[in-house]
Amino acid sequence: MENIKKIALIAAFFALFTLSFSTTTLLAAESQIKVYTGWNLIGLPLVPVTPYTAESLGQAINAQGGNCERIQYWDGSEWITHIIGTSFGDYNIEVGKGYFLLCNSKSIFTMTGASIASSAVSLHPGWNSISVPGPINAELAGIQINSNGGSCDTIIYWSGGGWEGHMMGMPFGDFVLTPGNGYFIHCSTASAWDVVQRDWITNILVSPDAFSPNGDNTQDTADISAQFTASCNWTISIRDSNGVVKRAFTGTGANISQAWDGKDTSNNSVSDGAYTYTIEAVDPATGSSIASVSGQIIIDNASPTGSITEPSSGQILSEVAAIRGTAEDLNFSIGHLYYGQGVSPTAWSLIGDVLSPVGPSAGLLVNWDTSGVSNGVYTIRLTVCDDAGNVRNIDLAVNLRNAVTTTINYSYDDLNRLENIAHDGVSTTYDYDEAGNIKNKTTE
Ligand SMILES: [Ca+2]
Ligand SMILES: [Ca+2]
Repeated sequence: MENIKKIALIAAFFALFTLSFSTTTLLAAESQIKVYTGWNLIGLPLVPVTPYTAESLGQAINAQGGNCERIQYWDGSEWITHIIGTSFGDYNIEVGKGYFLLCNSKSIFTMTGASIASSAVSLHPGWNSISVPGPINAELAGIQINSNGGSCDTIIYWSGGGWEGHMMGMPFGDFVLTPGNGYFIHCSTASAWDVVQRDWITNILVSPDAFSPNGDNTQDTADISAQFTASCNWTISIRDSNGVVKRAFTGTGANISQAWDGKDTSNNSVSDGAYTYTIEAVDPATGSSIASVSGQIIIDNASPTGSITEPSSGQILSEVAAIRGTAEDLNFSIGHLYYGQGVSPTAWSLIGDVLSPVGPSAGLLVNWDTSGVSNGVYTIRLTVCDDAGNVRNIDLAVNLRNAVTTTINYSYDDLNRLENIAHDGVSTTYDYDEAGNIKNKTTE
């Protein structure tokens, strides 16, 4: 909860904040918001078909595998918070504004809507929370604003652990504002900002952003796609962590849809690691360059690792059993614990999920409440998944032996006393005479 404290501390910093916003829209489109564990400062990259509220946006993100719990914005004097899943404190999510989203795990939210061709932002003295319809350099944004009567000096973004940003006119710290993210811009006078460029690049999408080019038909390529508002001559450069260009693609048009197979320019497979793609483009009609856009693509051919250290193979389990072990990967996505009947199950039931990596020391994976499962031999399976589509399964056979319930039912008539005992799945009926001797016994 350290981030909450940080946000509380900077709250006083935002002396005044109000914002008005209008947009014009283009075609129907799809865009993604990447959500990380902790606080995220986001903005809508598209105009949604149905406007979101804080609750409906939170539910939409969580319905796509997200695990987000609250969403809040700065209204000029305090943070307005909505707890996702509750019916109170809901508010409308506005295009062009930035929102803080608190999540317990990372996920990708794909939204559909209309892409934004231009937007008019009313900036006010103090800090303004904004999002942009297309990528634009912070310095260029400042120039656009300040050459039109504005007086803005700083644009900052939330890095996940603190604020980073650019001061206008400084030769360092410039960065690209991109759709899907939120930003704070500090101004000393009110002004209007027409966020419009002839050459927006929009709907930048890398899917998947981690892949495993090993020919197993699972996430073997990464598709880089984007759209321009005017036909451009474009280049995609893919660089390794040393900045060396490993692969480049070029083309002309209003759309990019380019697959990368994980090979370099000599058709050799590149090694596992993080690569940076940069999209640059020039509009041949004007000769002007768009703001370049960069992002990360992970290549990961290494399968996750995992182990079940407790229970041991064949161990007898009862009631709530702790399943301990490890579940690790450099690009860990999720782990699942299943159980199935026998030593070679044909069907699996989920025990629970492992949301964060466990290791290198063994730790608790899940607790398995076996009380609802009938006794016998079972196999538990740990499945560890990474972001690149690699999966590792670890199986272990165990015995369930829970105390069985015994129920006794009596019935009487004038001559007989019947007693039925159901014990460990076996039903036995005793028929007594008046003297208490067993006349008959039947077992089912
Ligand atoms: Ca693969
Ligand atoms: Ca991996």
